[in-house]
Amino acid sequence: MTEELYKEMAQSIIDGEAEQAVALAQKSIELQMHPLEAITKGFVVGVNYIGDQFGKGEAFLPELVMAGEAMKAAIATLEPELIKLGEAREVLGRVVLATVEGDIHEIGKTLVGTMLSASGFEVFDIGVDAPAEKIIGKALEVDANLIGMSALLTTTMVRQREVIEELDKEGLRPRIKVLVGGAPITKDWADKIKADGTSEDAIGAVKLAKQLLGKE
Ligand code: B1M
Repeated sequence: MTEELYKEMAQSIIDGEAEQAVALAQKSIELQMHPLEAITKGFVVGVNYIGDQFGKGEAFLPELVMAGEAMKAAIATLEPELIKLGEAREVLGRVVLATVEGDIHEIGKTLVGTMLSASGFEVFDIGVDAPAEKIIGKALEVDANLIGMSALLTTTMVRQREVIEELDKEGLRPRIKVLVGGAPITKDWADKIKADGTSEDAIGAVKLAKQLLGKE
């Protein structure tokens, strides 16, 4: 039953059927499924499949766009459930979150933001395609303890380094910690650009954010 639902969820993303994805997300809520499991074992499987097909030249941009829209709709449906699960009691820290300049992938970044909020962080999500000055400007404006940057393209990962170099130049570290993530980001890359850490998923990002701010 659960396995069947996961498969239907993945298929709704592959087919780019946003309405179906939302209906399946709602069904998982009614069945009291864990929202993060629905995302990772269901919907993400579908978006990864389309991504692989696209990489091999067997799916095309419109399919990628529709899969992205369906994915966004499913996650938006589950977001209130993720927040409800949170154990937020005190504010653990202020995080400025963005996808770097030149990159418009937002799904993973938004999911990380939702999980951070649910865990007690105050999150300022400034969206996608964010240049270094915008990220740093926001961090200064809200007196952030942490900057989180997502990059999904091998061509935009370098923007993470630019932000870190700028922060260093302005003497803003270690006051502001930096967490980087996104599908192409490895531990080696994070070390190379002198980030404070990276994680493969949203749960790991929360754990690391707590560690970096001494909240664990
Ligand atoms: Co794009 N895309 N895309 N895309 N897309 C990828 C990334 C790609 C790998 C597909 C492929 O070819 N196999 C490929 C990149 C190749 C490369 O760089 N080597 C690619 C490409 C090429 C492109 C375009 C260039 C295509 C074109 O126009 N010809 C174009 C670029 C646009 C741009 O940004 N300038 C493009 C466009 C798009 C859409 C707009 C159509 C759409 C995004 C829609 C949206 O976000 N609103 C899209 C999608 C959907 C994808 C794939 C299929 C899925 C991404 C996704 O949402 N995953 C992707 C293939 C893939 O990654 N398998 C692909 C689900 C999400 C939950 O996972 O974002 O990885 P993810 O986030 C995870 C972790 O990475 C981590 O936690 C999250 C939750 O577990 N994480 C963090 C993420 N951020 C973190 C931050 C942290 C910590 C952890 O700390 C701060």
